[in-house]
Amino acid sequence: TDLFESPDYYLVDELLSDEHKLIRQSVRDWVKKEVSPIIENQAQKAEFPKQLIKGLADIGAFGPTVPVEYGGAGLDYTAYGIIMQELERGDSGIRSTASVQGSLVMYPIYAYGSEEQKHKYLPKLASGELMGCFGLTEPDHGSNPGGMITNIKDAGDHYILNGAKMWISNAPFADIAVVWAKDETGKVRGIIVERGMEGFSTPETHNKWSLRASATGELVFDNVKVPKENLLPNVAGLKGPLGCLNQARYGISWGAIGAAMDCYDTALRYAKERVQFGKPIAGFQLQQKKLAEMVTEITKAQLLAWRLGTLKSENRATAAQISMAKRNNVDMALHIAREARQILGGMGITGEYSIMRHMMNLESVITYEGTHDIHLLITGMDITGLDAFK
Ligand code: TGC
Ligand code: FAD
Repeated sequence: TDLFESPDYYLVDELLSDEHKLIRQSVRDWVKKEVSPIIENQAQKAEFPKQLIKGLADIGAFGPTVPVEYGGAGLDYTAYGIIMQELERGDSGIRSTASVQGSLVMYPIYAYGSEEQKHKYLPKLASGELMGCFGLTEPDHGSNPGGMITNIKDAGDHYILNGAKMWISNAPFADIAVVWAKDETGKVRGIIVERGMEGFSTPETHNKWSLRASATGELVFDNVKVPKENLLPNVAGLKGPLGCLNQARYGISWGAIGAAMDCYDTALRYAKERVQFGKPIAGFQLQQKKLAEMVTEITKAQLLAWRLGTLKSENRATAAQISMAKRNNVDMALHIAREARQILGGMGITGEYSIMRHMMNLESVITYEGTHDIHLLITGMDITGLDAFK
């Protein structure tokens, strides 16, 4: 991709600090150099590019908002969003790996862990020496995680963990898993499970048509003995995992913009070059409608994400505001990917261009971290006070 930059129709850049722009440039350069050249092939082979882990850590993609004393970069949420945007310009699967590591593994250890847990795990997670995954979803409990059956039983100096998690990003290679399980009183607790613990396995999920460059798997617990010191002491109840989702959903609201920008840039360039009926197809009204609507939607999404970032850095963003941005921006990106693919005609279905890969990836992004419909119901509940889930 020659352009590899955002459309910035409303001069949103002026709302960013110099530090934000520097971070964006360094992540953008890294993605262009390290991700773009290999990602199509990795997706075709359905292999996560493990060789990128070190680079992801070096650019600060793992837990950028975590304080420096625990190995993070202590950045604000706008910076975190920008990093996610640039990673997803490359591929949603690469952004997923960073989302999981930062928002779903480092964040719960930082927010709910003991001092010992923070010092033991966070610096190694920030440097990529350890990789983590997040186990909430189960085969029979996706949108409704409160129904989970994975459970821990007190056995003296350890817990006995039983159950299974499904659809877990990074599971096949993760060194540790932050797992949500019910205790004997039915309260949801978070516990850190380590690879190698007896009875713990992580079978890989094959045959995905989406997020092919991201590894997905199950977490299976068969009477796993987990030391008591691995329990996250400072949270109980569903608000524990849902609090982590706020972090990741926020990042996704920026990430989706990156995928949309790449589709828009690609379609605009193609439309200006591709000649049919004696002129560039960009000169036909129908193609202009698509392109004009794309840049309009990207601009609206940028403003939503930027404002949400500011609120989040001030600790004022509500979970419902985050749901609105995740839902809107992912839907926007998926729609743009579909339209962009049409602008490329037959070429749009090939791996010569990134669009079809983005489009297929976004089918997962619109489903994970709360489906499109669940986020609508969260907004509905927020504005009416009435719960339409049950
Ligand atoms: P409900 O009774 O509403 O709430 C239970 C407790 O949780 C609190 N709460 C939240 N706290 C923090 N943040 C949020 N977003 C919260 N939402 C609710 C709530 O206040 C309550 O607290 P308390 O103290 O009163 O106990 O719960 P519910 O069972 O009715 O469920 C609500 C619902 C449906 C919105 C929720 O379950 C939900 O969001 N479902 C979607 C599940 C989901 O998003 N799963 C994602 C799995 S992880 C993933 O997909 C990773 S993909 C990673 C990648 O590769 O990038
Ligand atoms: P279901 O909950 O069965 O939903 C099916 C359909 O029913 C959806 O359209 C949904 O919107 C609708 N629906 C459900 N309830 C209602 C209702 N009350 N009202 C109206 N409609 C409703 N999970 C993790 O824990 N960790 C991960 O790392 C992780 N990574 C993932 C990676 C990938 C590639 C994918 C695909 C999923 C991942 N997930 C992960 C799981 C993801 O969060 C779930 O798939 C998602 O929450 C939806 O759950 P489900 O698939 O069981 O669908």
